[in-house]
Amino acid sequence: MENGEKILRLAVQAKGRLNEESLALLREAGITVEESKRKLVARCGGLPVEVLYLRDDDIPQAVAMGVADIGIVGLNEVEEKGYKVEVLHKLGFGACRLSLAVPKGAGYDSAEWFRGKRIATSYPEILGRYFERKGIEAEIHEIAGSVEIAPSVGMADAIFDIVSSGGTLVRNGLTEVEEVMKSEAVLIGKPGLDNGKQAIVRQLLFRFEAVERSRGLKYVLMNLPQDRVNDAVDLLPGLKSPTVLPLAEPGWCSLHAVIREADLWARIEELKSIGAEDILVLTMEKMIP
Ligand code: PRT
Ligand code: ZN
Repeated sequence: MENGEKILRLAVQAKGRLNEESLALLREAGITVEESKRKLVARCGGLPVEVLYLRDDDIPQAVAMGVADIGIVGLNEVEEKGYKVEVLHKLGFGACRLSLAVPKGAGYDSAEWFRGKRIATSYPEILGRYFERKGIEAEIHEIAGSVEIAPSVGMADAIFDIVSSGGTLVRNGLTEVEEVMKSEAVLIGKPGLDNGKQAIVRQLLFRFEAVERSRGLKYVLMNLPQDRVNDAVDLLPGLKSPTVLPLAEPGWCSLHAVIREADLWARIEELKSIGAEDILVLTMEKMIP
């Protein structure tokens, strides 16, 4: 800390599935993380923040203890570890679900099937709470990795694990039967941060939201006959009304609009059909209200 300035310490997964997207989000939010040769703590530019690299399993505890002030981690880890941390924001990446899966042809009918069965998982707390809610008694076997092979080697009757595409289950002859929770990367914080640190968290969230708002959006510019402006406005619902600027050429204008990427080609074809020309599609950097 220099000149008594507050530095907010942010825990990020050191390596693994969430590392890259966490750092990309920081970059997009204007926070440059010093390229350290995998030092534990990296200084940042752009905001008074430093990054602490940890294993994802350790991030909830580090934040609860104040070793880090905030952290980026899967909601699954937060729920499993049960430390007292606040979920400040859902970050929209690292999406997955935690599901129960049984061997194909196991004759699964309902969650009652699990009564008295052995289930292998790395998430015993989340699974235990699920069975408790359902009033089902089952044997939960905690194993650290390669949960999906447990049934085929006779270590378990079923598994409870993270699923995203489902490919791993299929490759191991398993069928997903119950989804217990959805997860994604979240920003967590230690409750009761001092005012200085809370102010930095607010700045960070403001920037994250600006980045999120621009995701999946394109900025589109085109030339349009002046008398078709109303048709164009009808074609572009939902987002703020388009901007219309005059052109030097009489009877023509320049129309600027924000379009969702998913609708882009359909909208462009419609805009062309009402006379739009010279259509420029630009990537949206940030959308700040
Ligand atoms: O070393 P460290 O302890 O930090 O990392 P880790 O190995 O414990 O975790 P890591 O990097 O694998 O995952 C970090 C976080 O990413 C998880 O806690 C989840 O929040 C999230 N996440 C998102 C996933 C997946 N998707 C995912 N698919 N974590 C794991 N998987 C596994 C899944 O269990 C399966 O074995 O990836 C495999 C492929 O999944 P399918 O369904 O696409 O085949
Ligand atoms: Zn881990």
